[in-house]
Amino acid sequence: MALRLVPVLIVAAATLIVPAALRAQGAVAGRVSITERQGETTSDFSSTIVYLVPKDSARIRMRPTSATIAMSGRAFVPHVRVVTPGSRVTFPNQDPFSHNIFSSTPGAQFDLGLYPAGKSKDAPFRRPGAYPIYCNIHPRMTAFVVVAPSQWNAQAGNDGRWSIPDVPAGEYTLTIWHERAKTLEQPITVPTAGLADVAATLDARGYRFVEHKNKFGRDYDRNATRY
Ligand SMILES: [Cu+2]
Repeated sequence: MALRLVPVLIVAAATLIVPAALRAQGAVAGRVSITERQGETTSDFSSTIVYLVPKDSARIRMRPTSATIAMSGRAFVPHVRVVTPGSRVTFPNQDPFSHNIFSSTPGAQFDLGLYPAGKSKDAPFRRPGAYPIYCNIHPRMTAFVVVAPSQWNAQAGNDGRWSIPDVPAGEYTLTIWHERAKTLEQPITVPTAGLADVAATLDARGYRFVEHKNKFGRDYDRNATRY
């Protein structure tokens, strides 16, 4: 009889544990604001990336994803994408002329070469970081791929609001990235119900635009370039 009791007890314990674990996940949501230099206003909230890294790194379970950044109207659309390590980002050329996408940043160096309208190529992003992406033909084309070190990541909307679903309760570091601001990092405690209104302000007052080099590490030839 004692032997037959054991499996019954295990089933009872599992039944109790599973619903409790499911309940302990809520959304973490908030809104970012950006302090600008006098006379400037923020128009690019949707280029903000937010992610949560748990104190207990054993809880990080990242799967590679895929994302797309199109070349359209001599611009990268959208300007910023967030992925997890090991993901590939596809760059379809929707313009009626050629582009040459490259990244010179260690950790994600690639050169997709010149390719024409209607063609698409992709590139891998293996390590966490923020990687500027450029076109070797058009110096004003810039994009960023942010590789978040956790599955709990999100991109803000045009109004600066963001939401990360299914975040288990616990201790995290909240990171908020924007290309023009100093990256914000702060500890945050997530309760079982999640958090509805995390307010954070980035500081973009120190931002200075710096012209980047072409894929050969040299200045763009302004006379030869179509803007
Ligand atoms: Cu281009």
